[in-house]
Amino acid sequence: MSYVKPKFHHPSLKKNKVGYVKADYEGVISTLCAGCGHDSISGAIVQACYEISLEPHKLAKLSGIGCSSKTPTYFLSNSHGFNSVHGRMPSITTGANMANKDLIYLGVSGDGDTASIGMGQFVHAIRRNLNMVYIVMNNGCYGLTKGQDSATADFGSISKAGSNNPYQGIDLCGLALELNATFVGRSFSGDKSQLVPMIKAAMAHPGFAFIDVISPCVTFNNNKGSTRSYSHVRAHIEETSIFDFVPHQEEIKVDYEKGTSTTLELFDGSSIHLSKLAPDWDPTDRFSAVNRLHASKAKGQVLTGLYYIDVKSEDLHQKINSVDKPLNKLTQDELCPGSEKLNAINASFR
Ligand SMILES: Cc1ncc(C[n+]2csc(CCOP(=O)(O)OP(=O)(O)O)c2C)c(N)n1
Ligand code: SF4
Ligand SMILES: [Mg+2]
Repeated sequence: MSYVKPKFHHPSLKKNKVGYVKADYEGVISTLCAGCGHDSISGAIVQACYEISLEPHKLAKLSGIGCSSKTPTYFLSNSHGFNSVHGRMPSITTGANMANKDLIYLGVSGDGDTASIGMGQFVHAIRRNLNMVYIVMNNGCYGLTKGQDSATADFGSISKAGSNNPYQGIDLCGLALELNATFVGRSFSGDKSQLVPMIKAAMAHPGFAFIDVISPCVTFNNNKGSTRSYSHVRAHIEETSIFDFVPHQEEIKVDYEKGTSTTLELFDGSSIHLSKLAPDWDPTDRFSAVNRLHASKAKGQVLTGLYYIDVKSEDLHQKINSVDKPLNKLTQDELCPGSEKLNAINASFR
């Protein structure tokens, strides 16, 4: 059941460049448990879209099945949406993106949805460098089906029922790096100052932008001994950088001290400013990111921040050299150029 929010806005609320207030990017009232990390991530998505002055009809939100996959109902009510089948969000997004490359694609998934039933789809979307933002709301459990351990649950993490997880957890960022994903970051649902600019940067990235967000499940995985609880993550968090994203239309106002900062220019002229906290880490060097991730893990830390970005990323449409015009806008004449042209093409093969 969905509860609709009142539409009234105070006239003095600040509008963005396209004339919308923040509430225009919200969805219906959430039915998730109070305190669920997923709701904070929805809030960060709303904030990011408001700040980049996104026109809501230019975005499509897609999801699989799970508490996490329910969240697109709770943000961006005025955007396109498709709630698909468990683990199948990447293939639905691939089809939509192939038909209309003019939209921003925002895929939302859970750790169960991605790391188990949807694993095959996840790795191939990375391999193809599909132009999309892929967010995993990672709580280390199957929240919707009553909290069973998921494949991302850390080894030894204790479930609410008291059992120790005997299996090694799958690190989705480590896997994405291994598969040459062109944008990989990790954040925490409780850290909006890092998550909002990361989502904005991911939306500007022309390729597969993966963000793994540690998102505690307050009902089934927030107990003592769980490595996904709010208290555990807060006590063990380690940041690669302080993060800021500047769209290319805006004047750059941030000036970091020399030697501690990096500015990455993106294809469209926007830039990412990173004030480095981790000395041996370079976000454009995949090996350095992998090493940092392993070093943090060995210390029992949760490394957050932008791990890696390929600023020369070529997305799937560029790889397959598709036509400039979105396929869903091609006319009958363009799709069927007539027998004369066809004969000429056939003759060219003889
Ligand atoms: C084909 C199929 N298999 C199993 C299920 C049952 N099921 C629903 S949600 C879910 C897991 C959800 O976990 P996750 O993706 O981590 O989302 P969360 O609820 O934790 O946010 C499962 C196994 C299903 N809906 N469809
Ligand atoms: S069961 Fe867990 S994941 Fe699902 S809404 Fe409740 S707190 Fe969130
Ligand atoms: Mg989950």
